[in-house]
Amino acid sequence: MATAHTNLSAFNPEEVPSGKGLRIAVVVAEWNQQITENLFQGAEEALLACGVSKDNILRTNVPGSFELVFGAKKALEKGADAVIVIGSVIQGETKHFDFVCQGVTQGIVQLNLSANAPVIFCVLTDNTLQQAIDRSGGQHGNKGVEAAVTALKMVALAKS
Ligand code: DLZ
Repeated sequence: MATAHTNLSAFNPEEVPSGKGLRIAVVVAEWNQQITENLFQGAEEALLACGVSKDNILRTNVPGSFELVFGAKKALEKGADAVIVIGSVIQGETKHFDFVCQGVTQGIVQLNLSANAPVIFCVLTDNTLQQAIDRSGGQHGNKGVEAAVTALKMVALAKS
C-alpha cells in the first residue's frame, strides 16, 4: 500500500472516460476542514477537466467522516451516477480513530454491494496532520483528484 515518493495524481483527461452529462455527488466531512476542502478542490478540478459540468457536481457537507455513509446513501437515493466521499481522520490519543475508520469503511463497502452506482472512498486515515497535508495537495499529490478519476472509470464500468 505504500505510496512513499509517489505522486499518483497526474492524469490525462483524454485517457479518462468523459464525465459529460454525469451527475457526481461529493459528500464532504467538516472535521479537519482544511484537508477536506483541499481534497474537494482537487476532485472538483479533475471532474471539470473531464467534462462534468459545475451544475452536476452535487456537494453535501456532513459533520464528520462517520456521517459520510448516510450522506452517500442520500446521494444515491437522489440518483447520482457516482458518489465520492471525502474525509480526513487523524490518529488521536484514544481508540476513536479506529472506530471511525472501521465504521466509514464498512459502511461504504455495504453501499457498494447494494447500490447500482459506485461510491468512491476518499477518506485519508493518517497518523499525523503532516501526512494528511502531503496527500491533499502536497508532496504525495491530491487524493481528491484520484477519487474523481476513479469515479468516472467506475461509472463507465457500471454503465457497460
Ligand atoms: C469525534 C471525531 C474525532 C475524534 N476525530 C475525527 C477525525 O479525525 N476525522 C473525522 O472526520 N471525524 C472525527 N470525529 C467525528 C466523527 O466522525 C463523528 O462526526 C462523530 O463521532 C459523531 O458521529
